[in-house]
Amino acid sequence: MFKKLEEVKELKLKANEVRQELIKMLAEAGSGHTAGPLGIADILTVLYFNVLEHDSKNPLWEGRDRFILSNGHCVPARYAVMALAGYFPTTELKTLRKFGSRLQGHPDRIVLPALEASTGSLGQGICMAAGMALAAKLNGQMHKIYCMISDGELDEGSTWEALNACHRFKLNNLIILVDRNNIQISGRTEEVWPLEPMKEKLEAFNLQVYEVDGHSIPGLIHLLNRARNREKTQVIICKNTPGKGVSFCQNYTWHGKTPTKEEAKLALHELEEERKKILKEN
Ligand SMILES: Cc1ncc(C[n+]2csc(CCOP(=O)(O)OP(=O)(O)O)c2C)c(N)n1
Ligand SMILES: [Mg+2]
Repeated sequence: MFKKLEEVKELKLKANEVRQELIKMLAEAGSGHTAGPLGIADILTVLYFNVLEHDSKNPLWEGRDRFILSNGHCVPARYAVMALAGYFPTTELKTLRKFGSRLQGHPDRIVLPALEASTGSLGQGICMAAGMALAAKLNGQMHKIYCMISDGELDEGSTWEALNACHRFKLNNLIILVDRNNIQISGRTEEVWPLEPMKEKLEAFNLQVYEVDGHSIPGLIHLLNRARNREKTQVIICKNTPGKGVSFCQNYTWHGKTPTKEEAKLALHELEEERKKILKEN
């Protein structure tokens, strides 16, 4: 837990660094997803630097919390955070999507076990997370399972099957974070496949649901930590802006495209300006 302003500022700077690394690696790769990863950078920063029990030097430590990224296409954000957290050198980020790299376009647990699960086939990661939560309970283990799902994944029947299992098996060790960025591959979610009223639907599955600004570092710290010891499965709907931090990446057309070298320069300039602003904050 935190509470000090200095810690919040440090995390804001860290999330800014994550976004800068993201832009550089995506431009270098020349293919991949931009809007989603930029949008979840604050959440993943708070997770890895404030919430998760983990050890980058001993990634498979038995007592670690598990984090499953069900929306696997957003993994570049996770790679950037993991590099900054010491799992591997930041220079490795340049290998994103290259043959032989551990940093594949979607998480590959075979080559990078710290990813916990190979995901990218939407609607599957949450099923694995529910299974891991059940296994931990059966084994009497105390670690928590955090799982991020996207709003697009709420179009999938398998997601709702997993959510339905949470109450049945009393998975109070499972914390679900919804990347509610209002976009999916081909448009705005409410135009493609309406999801509202999302909170009420999730509550009807007997889950405890909260909403938070997905870019509020203090809000995320509070809710993500508080979720650890509750009676029911916790769902935190994180209201995110896709492409957050880069003014021209904030709509669905940036779901699966990367900045050109020129666009990357502009993006890095914007992020650098934001960094200077954060530095001046009290
Ligand atoms: C089972 C499955 N169906 C289709 C896809 C192709 N696909 C990849 S991302 C995506 C959009 C999903 O929406 P969301 O995760 O909300 O996208 P974002 O907010 O990151 O743009 C789709 C349909 C997939 N990866 N898996
Ligand atoms: Mg989405």
